[in-house]
Amino acid sequence: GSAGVTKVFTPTQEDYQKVYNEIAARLEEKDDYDDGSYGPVLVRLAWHASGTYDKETGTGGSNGATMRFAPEGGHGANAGLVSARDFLEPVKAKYPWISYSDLWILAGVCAIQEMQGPIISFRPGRADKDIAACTPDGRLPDASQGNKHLRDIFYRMGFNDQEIVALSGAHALGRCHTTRSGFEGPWTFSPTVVTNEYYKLLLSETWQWKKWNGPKQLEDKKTKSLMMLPTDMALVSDKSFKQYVDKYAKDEELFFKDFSAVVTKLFELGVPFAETTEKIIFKPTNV
Ligand code: DDH
Repeated sequence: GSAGVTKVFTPTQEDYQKVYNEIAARLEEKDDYDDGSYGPVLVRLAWHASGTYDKETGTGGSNGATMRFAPEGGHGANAGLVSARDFLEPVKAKYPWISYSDLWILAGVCAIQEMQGPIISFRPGRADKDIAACTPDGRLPDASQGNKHLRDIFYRMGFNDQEIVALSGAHALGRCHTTRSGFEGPWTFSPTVVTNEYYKLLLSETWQWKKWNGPKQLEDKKTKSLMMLPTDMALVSDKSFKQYVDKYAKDEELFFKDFSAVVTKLFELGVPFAETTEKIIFKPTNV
């Protein structure tokens, strides 16, 4: 009955790879969602967990997983992300030693790699915070706005113009849902594969306003099956942004390299890693 020694489980890189493999297996197995994969919505969960970061105050970011709580989970920008969080619950139950904050980011890394994207290095060490750490609404971008808004939002996180354009290439993935954001449709014809198609289509297609009752969005004139948000079009109407759209449309390898670097930066915003924390490179299951 004396004060005993509590055994603390210290996960190894192999333990994190097990979590990765579990998520990859669930992605493979649960293919009856959207375009056949939970991958895109997992990427969006990791991005919205991270993109609340404010470099001036050091608040927000992926350390905390405060989207679990109603104030932040209920922000308009986070509509629909409950499906990504629910997808990960059985993984958390099987590996309870991992924090939600690390799990959501690890899942984003896994989804990108399993959807044939670049290798994204991962560092563990995020700790879950309580409801008081929820960020105020309005920190994530509003798709109905333009270049000034994009700079306001992403400069606040500490990104530059090149990084804004590289991050936006994530819209090669997934789709908009009228039930979530009000917008409708995918950006590319291959929404479950990481490619530079987003940039190529931005430049090659004629984009016209969609005639409908929903929020203002664009459609490709040719097939009317693809979409762009007003914020996506700002990347070609703004000269400083467009030079990078041109580069990434021409060179997928360059896009992969820059996307990997900028996603790692996004996922680590505001995370106080221990100095001894080593980068983990997960082995994809599909190569
Ligand atoms: Fe995004 N995004 N995003 N996005 N995003 C939506 C879907 C997805 C904006 C608005 C929307 C990034 C940047 C921006 C993904 C990843 C990333 C939807 C549709 C809207 C609206 C949601 C829905 O209806 O379900 C805006 C605005 C910006 C911006 O201003 C730059 C970034 C940086 C990323 C990233 O991952 C690095 C992904 C993936 C999706 C698809 C989700 C899904 O369910 O499919």
